[in-house]
Amino acid sequence: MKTQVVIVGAGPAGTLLSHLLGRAGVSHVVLEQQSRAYVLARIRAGVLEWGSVEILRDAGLAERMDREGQVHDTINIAWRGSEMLSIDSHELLGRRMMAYGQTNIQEDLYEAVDAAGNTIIFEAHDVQISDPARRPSVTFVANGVSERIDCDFVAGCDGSHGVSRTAIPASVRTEFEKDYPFGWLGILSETPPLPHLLYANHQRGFALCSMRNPMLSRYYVQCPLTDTIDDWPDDRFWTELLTRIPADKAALIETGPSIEKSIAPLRSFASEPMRYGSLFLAGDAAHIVPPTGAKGLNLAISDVHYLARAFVDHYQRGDDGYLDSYSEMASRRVWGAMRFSWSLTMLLHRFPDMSDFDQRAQEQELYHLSTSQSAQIAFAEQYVGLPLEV
Ligand code: RFL
Ligand code: PHB
Repeated sequence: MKTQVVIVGAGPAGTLLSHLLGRAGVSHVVLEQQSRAYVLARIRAGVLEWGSVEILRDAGLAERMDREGQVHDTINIAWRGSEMLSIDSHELLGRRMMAYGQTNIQEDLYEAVDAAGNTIIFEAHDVQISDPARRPSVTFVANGVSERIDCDFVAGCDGSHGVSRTAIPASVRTEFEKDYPFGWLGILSETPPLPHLLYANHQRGFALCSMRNPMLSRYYVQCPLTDTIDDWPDDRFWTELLTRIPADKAALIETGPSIEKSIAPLRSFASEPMRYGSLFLAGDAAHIVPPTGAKGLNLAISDVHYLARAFVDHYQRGDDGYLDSYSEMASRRVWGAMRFSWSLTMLLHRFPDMSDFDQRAQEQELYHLSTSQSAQIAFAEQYVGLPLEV
C-alpha cells in the first residue's frame, strides 16, 4: 500500500487529524491497535477550552457538541472545607469553556470519519515505523495478515504508551518528567451535577466535582497510588468526597451508584523534539499533563490543528514553513499547559510529606487568588487556554 500520511492511533488526536486531512484531500490511513468499542469505552477528559471548541466548529464537528455540551464560565475553588472563590472567565476575559465529554467527541469523530469514507484500521497489531528520518514505511498485522504502507509522513498520535515516540532515536530525544505521589479516583454517576466545576483543596486531599450532562456527574478524589478500586466501594467514595468540599455544596450533591470507577496516576512528561525527519508526534504521544488543569485533550486538539495545517500547506501550496516550525510552535503551547497543570496540581493536592506550614502556604495562595483580580485574570487566561499561534 502507499499513502501520503500514515496516522498511528485513533484516539482524539489521530481521528481529528484524519478528519482534517480528509477534508483537504490528503490521502492517509489510520492504524489503531484497539477495537472501536474499546476506545469509546475509555472515560477521560470533560472540559474544552474555547479554542478547542472553535477548532471543532471550524472542522464541522460541532453539531452535537453545540446541542448537548454545556457552556461554562465559572470555576469554583474551595479550601479549608468552608472558604470558596469563584472565577468567572467571561466577566474577566470575555471567554468561556465547554463541558463535553471526550467519549462524545470520540463518537462524533468516528461518525465524521465514517461519513467521509476515511480509513481507520482497528485492531492493527505490532505497528512498526521504519526509516522515519527519510522514506518512512509502516508495517503492521491485521486479521493475521502482515501489511506494509509506504508514505511521505508518519503522524504519531498513539498516546503515551505508543511506538511512535520511541521510533525517534534516544540520542535525539530530550525527556522531561515529573511523577506525583498520588492518583485520582474518578467515578461517573447518573445524578445531576453541581452547576459549576468545583475544585477543592482539603487536609484529607484534593476533590473535584465535574459534569457530563444534566443527568451525568463526574467526581474525583485524590487517593494513594497503592489503592485499587476495590478499596473504594461507593459509600466510602461519597463520604470522602462530601467531607472534602464545603458543607453547603455537599448538601446539594445527590449521591447514587457509580456506573464507572477508575484510578489514574498523575504525571507530567514531555518529549522533544516533536518532529524527527518525516515523523511528527501529536497529543499524549509527545506529552502528558496531570488532569488538574483539564489540558490533556485540549493539547491533543491544538497539536493536531498545527499539524494538519502544516501537512495541508505542504500538499496544497508546496510550503513547508509550518512543517518546519511545528515542533517549536507546538512545544511552546505544551509548556504553557505543562507549567499551569503542574502549578495547579501543587496548589490543590495534599502531598505525603506536607507540613502544616506547607498547607498554610497553599491556603494563603488561594486566599490571595480570591482577593486579587489580577491574580484571577492570570489564572483564568491559562485555564480557558492561551491563544493559538497563527
Ligand atoms: P489517546 O487518547 O491515548 O489515544 C492514543 C490512541 O493510540 C492507540 N495506540 C496505538 N495504536 C496503534 N499502535 C500502537 N502501538 C498504539 N499504541 C497506542 C491507543 O489505543 C489510543 O486509541 O491519545 P490522544 O489522541 O493524544 O488524546 C489525548 C487525550 O486522550 C488525553 O490527553 C486526555 O484524555 C488526558 N486525560 C485527561 N485529560 C483531561 O483534560 N481531563 C481528564 O480528566 C483526563 N483524564 C486522561 C484522563 C488520560 C488518561 N490516561 C491516558 C490513562 C484519564 C486517563 C485514565
Ligand atoms: C472532568 O470532567 O473529567 C474533568 C474536569 C476538570 C478537570 C479534570 C477532569 O480538571
